[in-house]
Amino acid sequence: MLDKSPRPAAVNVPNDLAAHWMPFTANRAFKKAPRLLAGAKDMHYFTVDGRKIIDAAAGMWCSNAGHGRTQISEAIAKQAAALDYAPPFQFGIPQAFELATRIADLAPAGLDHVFFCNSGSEAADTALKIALAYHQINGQGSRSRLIGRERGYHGVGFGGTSVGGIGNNRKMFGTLLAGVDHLPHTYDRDKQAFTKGEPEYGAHFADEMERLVNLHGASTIAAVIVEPMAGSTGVLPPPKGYLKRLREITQKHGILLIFDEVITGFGRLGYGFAAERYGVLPDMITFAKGVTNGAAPMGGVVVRDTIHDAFMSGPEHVVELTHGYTYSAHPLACAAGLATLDIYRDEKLFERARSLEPKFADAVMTLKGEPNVVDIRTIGLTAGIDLSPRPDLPGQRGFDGLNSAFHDNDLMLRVAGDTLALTPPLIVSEDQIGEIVEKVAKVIRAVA
Ligand code: PXG
Repeated sequence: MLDKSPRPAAVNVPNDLAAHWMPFTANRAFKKAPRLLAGAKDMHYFTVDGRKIIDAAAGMWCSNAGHGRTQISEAIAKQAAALDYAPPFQFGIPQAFELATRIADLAPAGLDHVFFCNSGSEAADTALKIALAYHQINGQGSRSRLIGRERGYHGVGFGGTSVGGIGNNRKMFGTLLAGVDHLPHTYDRDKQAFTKGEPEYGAHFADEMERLVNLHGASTIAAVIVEPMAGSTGVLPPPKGYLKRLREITQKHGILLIFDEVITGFGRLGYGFAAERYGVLPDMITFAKGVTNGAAPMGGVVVRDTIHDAFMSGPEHVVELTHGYTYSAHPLACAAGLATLDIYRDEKLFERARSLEPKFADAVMTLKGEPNVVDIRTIGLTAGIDLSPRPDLPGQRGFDGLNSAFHDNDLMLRVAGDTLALTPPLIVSEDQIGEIVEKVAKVIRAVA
């Protein structure tokens, strides 16, 4: 059938790609066979040579409402014309207060205050700093230790890198923050392979927190940060009961619990935040990505009232928290955020993700039996498909999969080592889920 959907105008491609040192990218391989994008609409990207690529990655876990949403781009344009920039320290814009209220309303009751920044990395570092500062003003300054988890990802700041648990992301950068320890990850393929949703096995991994308390002493530990579902490492849903147990242990010992919901926030697991899905009340939630549908950089931390309120003492002319960014609550990001939350609400996209979850899981599980597929995990509208690595070349099969998807199968997916990650916009139709899975099967066969 002739595809009459709109295409972007031709885009000039510079003939020299050398100057741009690309982030988290195999630069030399990219520049030999570039994957260049020119436009996007709804479920698709358009390449600079006019191909239409189905987006099974929501860009990079960002565009939950799909691409090219005019409601969002118009809100940004209007805001840029009315007020391009305002200083966020000692001044404010109404939209920042409105957006904070809207985000707090989506978060569990009791998490009612929002601190804005510009990315997930800044959100993680902000939450860790708030945790340290909170204990200090609370007279418990000895609580300075931060606990992350193996295979965790909390961005690329020094704090986030330190509590992060992906070895490759740490090993180039020296000793990082002192006083950091890690919980074990929750994945055991022998006991969990090919599970839809939360695996039955593994709640006991949370008990390792008791071991860390015994080792270091509770009075030295400030906070634990975990992703409710570990995304970047290749999609690891939490075992049933794990997060509840982690909450019980941290609470017992006066240790703050931070959920990094940069990926799981804004509908990815069928709820505003995963904290709601799991019925667990953390002390802080970090967010980014989906808050603006990816259309403007924004991140933030939703903070428990008791923590926020502890700072609100002393002389009123004094800054209560010496932290913030030039672009905290940037007007364009606030406008994008408000328009985005309207779309999520009006199109009931979180509910949509929840109702599609079983169909998505069934569809992706049909890939079991394709060559080299050693595990498939699904949760919300997200899946991780582990391919066995090529002998002595870890990550190469996955990298070849990324290229086969983009160049030969008109598909965008994410790759973590030899794991293919699917995380489509929440507007994906059942037909498009089928189309994505068919294309992934072709990719898997192409890299066999
Ligand atoms: N926390 C979590 C849980 C994340 O997933 C960050 C923090 C950092 O966010 P910023 O905005 O600073 O990048 C992230 C980012 C992937 C992938 O392919 C995932 C992320 C970033 C890039 C790639 O899975 N997550």
